Amino acid sequence: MSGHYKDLSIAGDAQKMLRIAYENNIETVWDRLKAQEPQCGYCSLGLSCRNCAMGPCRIDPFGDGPQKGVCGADADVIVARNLARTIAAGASAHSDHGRDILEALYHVGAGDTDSYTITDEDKLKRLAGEYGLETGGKDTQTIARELAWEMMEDFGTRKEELTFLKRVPPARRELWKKIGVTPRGIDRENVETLHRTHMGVDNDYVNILLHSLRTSLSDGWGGSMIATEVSDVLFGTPKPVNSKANLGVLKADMVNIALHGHNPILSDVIVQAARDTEMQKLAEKMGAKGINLVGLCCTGNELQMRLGLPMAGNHLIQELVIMTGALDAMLVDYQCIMPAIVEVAKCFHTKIISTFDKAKFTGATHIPFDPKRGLEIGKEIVRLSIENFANRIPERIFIPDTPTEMMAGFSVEAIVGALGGTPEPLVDAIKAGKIRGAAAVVGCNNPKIKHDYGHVTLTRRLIENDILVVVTGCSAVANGKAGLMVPGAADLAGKGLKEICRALGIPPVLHMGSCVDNTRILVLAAALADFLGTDIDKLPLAGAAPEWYSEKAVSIGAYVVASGIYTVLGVQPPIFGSPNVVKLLAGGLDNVVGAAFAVEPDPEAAAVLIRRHIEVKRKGLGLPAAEPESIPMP
Ligand code: BF8
Ligand code: SF4
Repeated sequence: MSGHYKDLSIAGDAQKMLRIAYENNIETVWDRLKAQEPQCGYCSLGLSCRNCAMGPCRIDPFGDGPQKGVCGADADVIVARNLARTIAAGASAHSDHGRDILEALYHVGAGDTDSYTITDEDKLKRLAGEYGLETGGKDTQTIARELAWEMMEDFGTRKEELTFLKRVPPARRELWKKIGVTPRGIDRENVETLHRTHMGVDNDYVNILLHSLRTSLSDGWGGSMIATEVSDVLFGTPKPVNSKANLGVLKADMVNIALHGHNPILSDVIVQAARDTEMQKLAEKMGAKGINLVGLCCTGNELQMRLGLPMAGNHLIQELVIMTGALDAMLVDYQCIMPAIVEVAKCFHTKIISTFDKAKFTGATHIPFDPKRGLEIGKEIVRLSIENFANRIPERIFIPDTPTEMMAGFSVEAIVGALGGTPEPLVDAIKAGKIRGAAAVVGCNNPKIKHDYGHVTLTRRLIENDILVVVTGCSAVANGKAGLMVPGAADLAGKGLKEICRALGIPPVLHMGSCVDNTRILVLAAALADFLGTDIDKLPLAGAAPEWYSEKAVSIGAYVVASGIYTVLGVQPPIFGSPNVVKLLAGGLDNVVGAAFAVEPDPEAAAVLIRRHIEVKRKGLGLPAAEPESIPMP
């Protein structure tokens, strides 16, 4: 165990479990980070390249050694190419997730699965309308089939632009056209990134980075947006719901199954299977009081948003949850699942069950998932988990803490609904200065930052200063556990925000879903811009990813900035080997897309940056604004 366990996380449950890890000598992500240190300086700066077999190459950041790779690529090209590939990997992960959900919709339409149904028929029809489909006189199944087919066209076919670009404010759409970043096809932009970054293709760092923005937009306004919308069609558009979070959601006397990963097509059938009488009886026969499903990471967010399912934790909790000795099975689909969980599980009775053929884990039990036989497979998985209850070692069970209450379910539809069907009250509150603006605090945990500290500190400071916060992904879990996502947390907000939250009965921090659901934030931002007849970059909005780690987070950051929202990163991206790339991303982009990145590891200082930015934007709109410089640095 590296460092004192209390220094690694602000979360009480995590601290208690880290102590168990320490006492039992169980390796965790923090130990492995320590073992990697010092991490490679060239890679941290983005200055190493292994894109071809003339290399690997590296550029000397101090100017004494080589300034060019074997092919002649300089620091700018190497850094830009590396960043481009990172964005493409993240965008591909989100978009492939979107395609998997889309295939489930297609199967529903084709009538070859009875594991899923259309839950939100209105949304299905609305989407069909957006895709230009005639729905009159057609049954739901036909519409589902036709819509799925049309959406698949957004992935591969040659188009001028993605269909959801119709949702983008006209000025922004024009701007993207002008600078050549309009995303044409989801697969196309990602494949083109791999092509451009092959040796000897795109050797202009600005050109590479512009295409990276286009690739990220194919995620935000493409693959991820399809994932969100189709998930709503299949599983329901979220509405405000009460839930609970932290490791206290595990129950000592029940079969505990954690659903970990991202794709709700698996977790939805597990929920159905766990409710089955046959499964309930089996659990009782094994001596359990029932089956307790809990979420982890974004699959957990999907379930919490729609069903209020309890949330066990975020990214850095995935190893610790096994150490409770009370977890009978962890079902994983894909993304953000550390291979390390298999090793930790060997020290306990927990069964790790992998489910997607594209995401296997050596040492785990693999049960291949097929949406056509979803429920049948779901039952097989649940049965296996229940049977594992018998292998528990009672004296090793330790469930820390009692769960914290939290609210979830704030889809755009739910937010606009809470406002009485129009964004007007929110806009009025912003105009009056009761709410200064809004910030999205999103993204991961990263052991380089004290677990949850970045998210919770930044969020607290923002709400204290009357900035409404929306959260997704692991940030939502962090803030939920910290007690900031109940209506009562309005007491922690500034006077104006408190008043609005009280009037609407909402928390000052709104859970908008999983990471693909960052697209809900785009839709909300576009709705506000349209309402005001302006572009997104003119609004008093900001984004932040205080503890990001994943390639998906880089794609999200890029599409948020390209959509016109200033974004602060808490972890330094590997670009600092090229002052030109840094200058472009942290400044020059502002002149191109009206937004740029900042990097600020200290969440107190990040809050100041965001507050100042919001005042600048208020001023630009002619709203009562404070002088940005009057907001002191911490
Ligand atoms: O998609 S926030 S650690 S779980 S990447 Fe992963 Fe990051 Fe969590 Fe969800 Ni998003
Ligand atoms: Fe080196 Fe150029 Fe090959 Fe990269 S592409 S490994 S810089 S020769």
